[in-house]
Amino acid sequence: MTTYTMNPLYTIFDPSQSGDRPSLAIINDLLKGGSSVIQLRVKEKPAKEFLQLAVEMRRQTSQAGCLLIVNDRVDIALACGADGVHLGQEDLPLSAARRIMGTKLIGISTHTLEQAKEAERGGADYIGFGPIFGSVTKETGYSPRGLPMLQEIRSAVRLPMVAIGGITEANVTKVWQAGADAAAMIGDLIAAKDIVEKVRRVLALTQTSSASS
Ligand code: TZP
Ligand code: MG
Repeated sequence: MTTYTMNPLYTIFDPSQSGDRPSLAIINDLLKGGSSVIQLRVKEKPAKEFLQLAVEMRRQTSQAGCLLIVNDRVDIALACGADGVHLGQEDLPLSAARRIMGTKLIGISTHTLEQAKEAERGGADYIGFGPIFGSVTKETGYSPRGLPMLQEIRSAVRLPMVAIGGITEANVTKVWQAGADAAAMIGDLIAAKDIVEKVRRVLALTQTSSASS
């Protein structure tokens, strides 16, 4: 397990959301805006293409000093030299992933208090928790968990916590104030006309947020 100090913005890049814009140009913009952790989330590509994108992203993120986390796939995370993997409740179990990943980062998606506690007991490096608000990017099968539940998880679990689901520039401050170490964003970042400026604005909110809390 690695001690992981989390950046307040956990950027997720999903190429199925990027429209006509080339993936590497978007990654470049995310990095230029100041993203220091990016998760690659690929649901609809063969492993070969997933790996190719992961390798290219590894090159870009390494140059920028940004962490790279691969969603779902331990094999692709290791093959591209990522810093870690992010696993859902239906993916490879944490204990098995730990045997394969060694000291690299493992994040676990959780949707209930019990799942969050279990991830902590099992030695995850961080948890994702959500969906906090309604998300159009993913049909999670869970109703929005809301900010009070986020606060409840915060008081029960010490692991770094990434809130996810429907988080936007307009509501992200509330998520940090409810105790999330980081806010994961997909749709609101990728929909921005100017992604560089969008990331910069969201990161600038962390200053306001800590000043007022
Ligand atoms: N897990 C829970 S909600 C979600 C995932 C992967 C999607 C988050 O995307 P968005 O666009 O930030 O709501
Ligand atoms: Mg998954």
